[in-house]
Amino acid sequence: MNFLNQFIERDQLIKEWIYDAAKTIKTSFNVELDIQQKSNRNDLVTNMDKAIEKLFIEKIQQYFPGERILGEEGFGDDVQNLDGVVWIIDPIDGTLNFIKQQSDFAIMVAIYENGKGQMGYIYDVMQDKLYSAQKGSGAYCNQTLIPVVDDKPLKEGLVAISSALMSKEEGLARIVGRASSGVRLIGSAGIETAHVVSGRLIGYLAASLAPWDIAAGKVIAEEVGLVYTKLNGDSIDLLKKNASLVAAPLAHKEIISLLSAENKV
Ligand code: 2AM
Ligand code: CA
Repeated sequence: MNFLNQFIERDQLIKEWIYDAAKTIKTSFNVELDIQQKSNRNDLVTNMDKAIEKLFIEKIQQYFPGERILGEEGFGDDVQNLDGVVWIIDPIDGTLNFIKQQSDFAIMVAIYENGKGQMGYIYDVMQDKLYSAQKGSGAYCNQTLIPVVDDKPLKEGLVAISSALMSKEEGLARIVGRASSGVRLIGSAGIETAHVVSGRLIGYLAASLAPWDIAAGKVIAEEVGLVYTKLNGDSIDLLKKNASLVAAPLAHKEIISLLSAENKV
């Protein structure tokens, strides 16, 4: 596959599918959701998460037959390796926000080829902001090129953390909170990564992110010079859950050395 020849066609299609999916999601605000519990009472899935994932899978299979799909709700393929082209999809990232706030949730789509991120999309539905990137071509918010991040020291920036990290690893959250300008919690890995990409946050730490929470954001983040790794500095494994850190290079280094000095990673 030569992605360079296909970026434009794929980009147009993915954007169309994302905007269609967003319309469907917004329409659901007027209708009662069917909500089910997954691993615990804060890990929820709605009929909308499932419907949107199915919508993407149908389109991908129609336009790109043979390409495998890893989706959060499990309607795609049983992906055990990243050989060839793999789509990684989170139909609604921040499902709790979607249910309780009707804001701060995202649609995320990524394409990886032999384990390398080629295209990434995070759509902040309620802000109508589509963050996108194609490997080597920079990152965009809607039509606007996002500048490479300002590589400031950690003490000059705000850091977002996941709520799982806050509740399970509060010592770690305190360390990072003291060393930075402060800590923020939003509850959507996609939206938090988008804030790091656009410089509103200097970093985002999470205790346990699934491949679909990471895949799109990693492609976009790397295009603006951010570093996206596990919390101990190792490479992300997109077939497993990862304790993860995305941050501007200086802050990334500082956070890793702070945490290892305190034996937190
Ligand atoms: P989700 O809404 O798609 O599940 C909240 O801190 C962030 O963590 C959201 O991006 C959320 O994505 C993700 N998240 C919530 N529960 C999770 C779980 N059990 N495993 C991995 N990620 C989770
Ligand atoms: Ca989700």
